[in-house]
Amino acid sequence: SDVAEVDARVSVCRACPRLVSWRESVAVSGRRASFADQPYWGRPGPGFGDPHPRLLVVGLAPAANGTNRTGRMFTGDRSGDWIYAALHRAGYANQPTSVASGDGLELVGARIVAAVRCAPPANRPTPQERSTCGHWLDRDLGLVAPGVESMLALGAIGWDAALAAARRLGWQVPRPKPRFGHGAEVVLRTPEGRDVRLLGSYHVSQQNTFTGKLTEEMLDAVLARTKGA
Ligand code: DU
Ligand code: SF4
Repeated sequence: SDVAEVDARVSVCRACPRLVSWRESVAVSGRRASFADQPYWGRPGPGFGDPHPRLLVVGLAPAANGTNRTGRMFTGDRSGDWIYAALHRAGYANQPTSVASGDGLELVGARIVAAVRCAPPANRPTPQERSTCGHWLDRDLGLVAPGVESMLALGAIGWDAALAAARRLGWQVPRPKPRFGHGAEVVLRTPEGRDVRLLGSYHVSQQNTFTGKLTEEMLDAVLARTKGA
């Protein structure tokens, strides 16, 4: 099994009835007017990027008109503009923009997944949906574990998902549970005894980037720490 197989399997997951219904209804009848003539993916978002990454980025969930439209993580929405530009500045992406599959974007040394793979209404997955989808993160984290050096959680939901997956895989996670914050950092230890650094950043959603709660400098500073030091 490899990440391509997990990507293929997650793409057809239907485990969460509320999210299956939402992702499909947006795709069929809820398309944003400016995308009305486009086909929508309308399915879970598979992981994207380097199959053997040093960095695993864990986002929240697909946007209804972003990943749920394009089928690629953080692709075709404003959050994606932010994260891919930052990954490009940090040397993990070959270009700063992510428009649609086929646009030439490649990540080197980084892979992006999300805590929840289906677009949720109001961007808010339920605790049960987060728990159900966590099993896909387990698969991804298990597959990248041999080489991964750091994880970047975007937002508290990504942070909690990363910690929960690490625990389920038998990694050493400090107790009490490390608290999320922008710039938060905790070292996790794999069963093989390798240290993996988990870093937190405020999510790249518009409510943070438009308001200045998250600046490019703040994101760049956290990304720089994924490279050690
Ligand atoms: O066909 P493939 O080489 O497995 O790549 C699938 C998909 O993942 C393609 O859109 C490029 C992307 N990708 C990447 O971003 N970075 C890599 O190192 C390998 C693949
Ligand atoms: Fe499956 Fe995750 Fe989508 Fe639920 S959110 S249907 S577990 S892919």
